[in-house]
Formats: sequence, C-alpha cells, structure tokens
Amino acid sequence: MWEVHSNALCHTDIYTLSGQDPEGLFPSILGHEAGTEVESVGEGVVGLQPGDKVIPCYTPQCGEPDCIFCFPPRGKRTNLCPKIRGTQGGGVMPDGTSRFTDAEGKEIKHFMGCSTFSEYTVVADISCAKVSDSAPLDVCSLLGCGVSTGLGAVWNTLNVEGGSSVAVFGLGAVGLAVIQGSQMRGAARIFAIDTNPKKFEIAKELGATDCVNPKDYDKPIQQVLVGMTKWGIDYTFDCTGNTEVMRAALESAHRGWGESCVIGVAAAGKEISTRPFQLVTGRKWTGTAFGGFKGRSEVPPLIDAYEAGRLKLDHYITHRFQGVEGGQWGCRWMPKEQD
Ligand code: AHE
Ligand code: ZN
Repeated sequence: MWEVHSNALCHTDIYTLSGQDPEGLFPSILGHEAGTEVESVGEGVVGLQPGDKVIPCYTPQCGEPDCIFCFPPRGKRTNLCPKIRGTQGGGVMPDGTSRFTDAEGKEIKHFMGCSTFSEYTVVADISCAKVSDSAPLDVCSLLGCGVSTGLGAVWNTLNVEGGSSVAVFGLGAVGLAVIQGSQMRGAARIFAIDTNPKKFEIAKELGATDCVNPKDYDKPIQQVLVGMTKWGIDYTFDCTGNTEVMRAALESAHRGWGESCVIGVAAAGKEISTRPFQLVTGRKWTGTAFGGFKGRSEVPPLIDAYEAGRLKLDHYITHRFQGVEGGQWGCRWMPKEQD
C-alpha cells in the first residue's frame, strides 16, 4: 500500500471524469501523477520496502526475460509492457480484485493502475518507479505522466538532435516539456504554437525561438510554418489531442525527412487523416505513450538529474492546493489568468 503525498492533474483525469470516454469505468478513483511513499508491501514483492519513495507509472515494466516488450533486443524499442494491460484496463489489480470499496462495501474501480486521488492506494510492483530517498514528492508527481511524456517524446521517440528545428503544438505542461527537452538537446529553432498568446512567455523562457498564434493568420498554420522555413520543420509534436492539429503538425514536417509525433490523446472515436502524398514525400507519422520511458528503470534517473541540477522541473508547479490531512496537491503549469 502506498501513501500518496502529492498529485498533479492530467487532462486524462478530467476527460475520464467527464464521462465521455466509453472505456471509463465507474465508480473509480482517478489520478495517475503522484509522489508516494510505500506504507506496506504484499507477499512476494522484492526490491520495495516501507518508506521507499515511489512514482506510480501507468506503463508497467515487468522486465521478465520472456517479455519481448521489456527484454532486449526487441524490448529496447518500446516501453509498452503488456503484462497487466487487461486487468489495468478493467480497473482491477493483476489478481482481478479491486482494493477499494465505498462506505457500504461496494467495489470502486482502480484507474490506469494508479488511482492516486486518494490518501492511500495499491499499485502493482511492476508499475513502481522507486526514486531516491531524498526525492521531493511534489516534483515526483510531475513525472508520472505529462512532463515525462513531453521530455521522452523528444529524447526517446523522435530522438531530436542538436541543430534541428522543432515545432510544438499546444503549450500545456506536455508542450512545455517538449520545448524544454528540445532546448536541452540543442535544437536550433523551436516553434511554439498556441491560440492562447499568454502561454508564449513561459515558452520563450524554456527555449522557444518563434511563437506563433494560428489566429493571427488567415491560412492553415501548416502553410504558415512551411512558409517560415521553406521546406518545413524537422520534428513536430502534437500536444493537444485535437486531430486537426495532429494533421497540421504532420503537414508542417520537413519534406523528405520530417517526423511528427502524436502525443495528445484524442477524444474517443476520433480519427486522423492526411493526403498520402505527405508520407510519399518523406514525412513520418508516429506516436508516443509515456514518452517511451520504461517506468522502473528510466524514470528514477530523471529525478536523479533533477536533484543534481541537470533537469529543471520546479517551473511546472505554479499552484498548490492543500489536500486533506495535510496532503499536497501540486498543480501543473497554467497561465495565471486561468486561476
Ligand atoms: N483509450 C483511448 C486511448 C487512451 C490513451 O491513448 N492513453 C494514453 C495515456 S493517457 C495519459 O494521460 C496512453 O499512453 N495509452 C497507452 C496504453 O497502453 O494505454 C482510445 O482512444 O482508445
Ligand atoms: Zn496523463
């Protein structure tokens, strides 16, 4: 059992709460970005003990030799370990049971294998990224989904190299992490695109070189961006979940080699489209889940980098809300005007 200290809020929690996701199961305890501390461990759990600090990850890593998704050589290509996918999607623990009930004893479902909007939760051992004893749990909460996803999309999925050009569509926490990750990789030009110009200030602070508001133009944003660069942009990222924006991101990519990564989660039933000519002329369209990070082995080094001063994360915490019993609810970045 894990004591939850800090939470951040992801749009996926809000979308699921809205009831629009047909896969949403209720009643459930939402939340999947948290800093937690182990209170007790179940039978057979090795490598974790009470007092350990843990980031619950919605992508598990079983690490078993017979798991082709975890184990080299092919396991190097992905973080999508399917070990507990069925039960996690069904809102239960790997043994098929829920560990939550309401006051009347009626079952409450788990969510994304995390259910962190709770004072205590139960998480599968293979979903637990154990971080250093000195890790600040509020900062840890940022790495359970959004910030890791943005950084990993740049570093793992598209592997942006120094000197390249990048376009980021949507400047929430994920988009800002894409900018930060690109700047850390030495990208020469970083386009930050959003219809809310209030987000441009922080984007520039993190390394954006060009801020573009599609509302300022009377032609599609992909035409604007291609016009600004002649042949398009080396690496583009959708951080909105809007399928029209996904198309614009793909069509902004460089002729011959541009790569576009879908990060945003689209509403249920939505589909993407483009002219096949966009692919025939060398653009690649891909996507990422949790930025390609393997939870147990690759998330703890992010906190190590933060503690060593090599990775800045404090700027993602702009608001704090006090929870019950002194628990902390950190909130990811949003413009002050949306208070
Ligand atoms: N069920 C939806 C897709 C949901 C989806 O894409 N989820 C993201 C995580 S949301 C993080 O906030 C994801 O990475 N999923 C990978 C996985 O293994 O579940 C649909 O459209 O079908
Ligand atoms: Zn999320």
